[in-house]
Amino acid sequence: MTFDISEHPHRRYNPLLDEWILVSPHRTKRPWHGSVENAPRERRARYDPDCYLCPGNIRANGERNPDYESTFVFINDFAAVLPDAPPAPADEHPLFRADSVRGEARVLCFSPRHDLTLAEMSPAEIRLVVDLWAEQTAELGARFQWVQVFENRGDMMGASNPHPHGQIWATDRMGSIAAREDRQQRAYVDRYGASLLLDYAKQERQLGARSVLENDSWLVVVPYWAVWPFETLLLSKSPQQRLPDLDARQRNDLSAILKKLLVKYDNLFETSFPYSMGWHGAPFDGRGNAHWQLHAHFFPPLLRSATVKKFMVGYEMLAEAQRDLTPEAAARRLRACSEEHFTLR
Ligand code: H2U
Ligand code: ZN
Repeated sequence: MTFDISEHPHRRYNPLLDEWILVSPHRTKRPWHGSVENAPRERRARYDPDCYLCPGNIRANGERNPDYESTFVFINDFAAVLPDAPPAPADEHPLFRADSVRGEARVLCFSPRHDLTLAEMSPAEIRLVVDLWAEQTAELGARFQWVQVFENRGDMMGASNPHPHGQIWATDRMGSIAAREDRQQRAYVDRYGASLLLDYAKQERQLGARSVLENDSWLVVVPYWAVWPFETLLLSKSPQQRLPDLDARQRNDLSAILKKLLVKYDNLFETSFPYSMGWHGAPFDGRGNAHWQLHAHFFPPLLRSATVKKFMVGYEMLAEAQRDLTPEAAARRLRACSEEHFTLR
């Protein structure tokens, strides 16, 4: 028997996180009687008087949102991190360690329109969100080492409100996942004298099997080591460390490719596709960080339809992540999705 990566069980290595994932392609052949159900599409109003993110409404802390016309940022009223947390005492036992953390959490409204999602906004409107991400990253990066920009979209990902919005948590500590990516990118440069993610993008462009979208500045792939069924990695094709470094053309290209990716995602199961996404860029630690390459991860939970999600349970919780659908098959499915939003058809 000769090894066929599209047939035989195997493991794949994630070089960004230094971990493995189990792939079981033969299982996609098992009988499955579900159909692609379309989740009922809720029609939302452009303005919701009960929404704490809509312009002019009052938030939990009693403050009133301005009548904003494009984007709007405020400090999270229930922030997970605070600017003046006291330092933690020294550890008394190696099994009971604590560390202090200072930070700031903000909420970013992407649009005054309550009924839109990023996928339904125009590239020009998305460009304003890109600018906001960049500006906020620069501002918070002046005070905090790690600036985590992210979006939880949809109930399934725990978003508390359908109004298009994201968050930023900036901290004076790097999160464990960010720290691992930092270590791995540094180790790759030390060993191979080149950038891990630039090398990866070059390889994927040549191979093509996992590519979903590409323009002059950006590439979207289902990574070789993807864990979530339709996980994607958005890569800059040129060396870029952080969002604020992007010039006007790269930002326009980014808005264009985000629009296409999010429309494809929505079209896949004809639903407003849930996901968590976020940006990873070089930390603001005053060091060179030449090993860092800016990128975004999209982690969508859906597997087979608008309602059937992938569970990260038994084996995943106890041994390592596992998938059936190969990343190559997922990329093929996404490539085949239309770039016109299904609601406009
Ligand atoms: P999520 O939908 O991803 O949970 O983000 C919404 C955030 O908005 C959430 O972190 C904050 C919550 O703490 N929030 C406010 O800051 N003010 C409010 O009036 C309600 C919710
Ligand atoms: Zn709203």
